[in-house]
Amino acid sequence: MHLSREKLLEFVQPHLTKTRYEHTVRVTETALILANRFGANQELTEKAAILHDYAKYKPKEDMERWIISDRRLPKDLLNHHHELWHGPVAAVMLEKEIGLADSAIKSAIACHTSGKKNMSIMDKVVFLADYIEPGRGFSGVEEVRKTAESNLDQACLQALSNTIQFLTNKSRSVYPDTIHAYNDLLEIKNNSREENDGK
Ligand code: DGI
Ligand code: FE
Ligand code: FE
Repeated sequence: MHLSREKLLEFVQPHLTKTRYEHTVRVTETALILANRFGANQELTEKAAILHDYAKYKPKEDMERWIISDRRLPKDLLNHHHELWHGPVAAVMLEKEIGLADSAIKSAIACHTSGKKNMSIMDKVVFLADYIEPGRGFSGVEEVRKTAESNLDQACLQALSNTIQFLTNKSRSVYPDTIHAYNDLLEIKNNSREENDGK
């Protein structure tokens, strides 16, 4: 896929509402800053960010059909809120529709809502940019923005913790990948602390 930033923005725009498109532009700008700060590939990060919400407004039934028929998509998505489907579904739809082949881009798009275990730097950058872009007003987002100035893992951990609290406060289920992402980053944090303690 050899598409410029402009061409990709033109491609996604008709699939999104005006406010969602503006969110996408802000996520892309934020992701580029984070990619530069934490060492992710700029070009790939930019493409993933532009495309991340491509499937946000696909009919639920269409997304359901994709999940049932594409063997790579985890079937347990069907047991969780459909809000979680648009990332994984976008990754496979874009493969077919624009020949998106890059696995790093597909991974970042697929896990942008839930996170997952063993996220790459680029996965984390797109996930975090979606959470902290300047238009977001989640409670606790200011602290995450501050942390994101210096520590990518810690910022993702805070974002995940906030989301898990938000979901449990509302008695909503938490997708297992979100818990896996949280536990994984917590373990990384605790291990580095032990190293610093000289253990
Ligand atoms: O698509 P966006 O609105 O830009 O943001 P997103 O892709 O992060 O979607 C956020 C929504 O997903 C938000 O309303 C919370 C919801 N959600 C539902 N279940 C889960 C979840 N988010 C996570 N991280 N984990 C869940 O289990
Ligand atoms: Fe999204
Ligand atoms: Fe988004």
